[in-house]
Amino acid sequence: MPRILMTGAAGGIGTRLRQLLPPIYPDLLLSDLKAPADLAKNEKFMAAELSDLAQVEAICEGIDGILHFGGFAVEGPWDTILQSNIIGCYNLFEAARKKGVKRIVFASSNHAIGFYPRYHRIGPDVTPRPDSRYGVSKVFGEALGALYADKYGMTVTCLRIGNFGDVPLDQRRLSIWLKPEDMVQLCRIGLEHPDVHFEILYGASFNERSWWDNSRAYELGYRPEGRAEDFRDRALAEQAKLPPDPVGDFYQGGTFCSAEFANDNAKIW
Ligand code: 15L
Repeated sequence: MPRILMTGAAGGIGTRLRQLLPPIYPDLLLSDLKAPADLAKNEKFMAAELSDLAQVEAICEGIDGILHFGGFAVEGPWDTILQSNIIGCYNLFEAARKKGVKRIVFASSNHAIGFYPRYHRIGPDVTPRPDSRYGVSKVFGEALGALYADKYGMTVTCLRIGNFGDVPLDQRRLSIWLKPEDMVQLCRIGLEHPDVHFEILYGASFNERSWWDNSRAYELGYRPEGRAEDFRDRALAEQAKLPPDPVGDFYQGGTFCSAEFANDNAKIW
């Protein structure tokens, strides 16, 4: 039975996956800065500060595979991103290497490629076009993943997650929605599939308006059950309540693109 570590266990994705993963991975170690308030007696938890290598090494002891969801999950000041997502991510890969962990699934984000326009369909192999310091940190994590796979023989899967949740929240999310159960499928590919060496897969359900070519995920057996169009009316009604955002509505990254935007040319493509 593989021993799996999940960082970011108190965050949005971690909290939901705490419900879905135990039947698949009964030997699951949870980690975050602080224990989730509702931690159950049968859940194993170890606190760790990602920017402290010794603490990260301690949580990697005896682990076979890691789901790395820890770090700062939105745009933030440089020092926050630096500590949590740059130094923290480096520490995670380095601690995993030192402790002989075989597989890592890294929570990358659509914000690694947020400055692609919505009309531009992209695969996993395009030049990154991050839309934020947060997006840059995800590109860094993907690069680290490639290095640790190629140089140290680790099996690394980077999931460029769209928007994780039970329903697509607005028009943009109709293109990038990821149902939690589909996220579990992608995690399992990263933790178990024999043909993975280094992969970048899109963390998206079956969304007819998708901007992404996720055929590699399908080749690896991904069969998403979520279909964003089933929630179309609700999502469009929510969209109608939002103010127009000429920059954000043009690019895949949405408000991450329009925040702090100071370019004369709103449509750089
Ligand atoms: C992300 O990467 C964030 O973690 C999440 O909070 C959402 O903002 C999501 O992207 C999104 O683009 O909707």
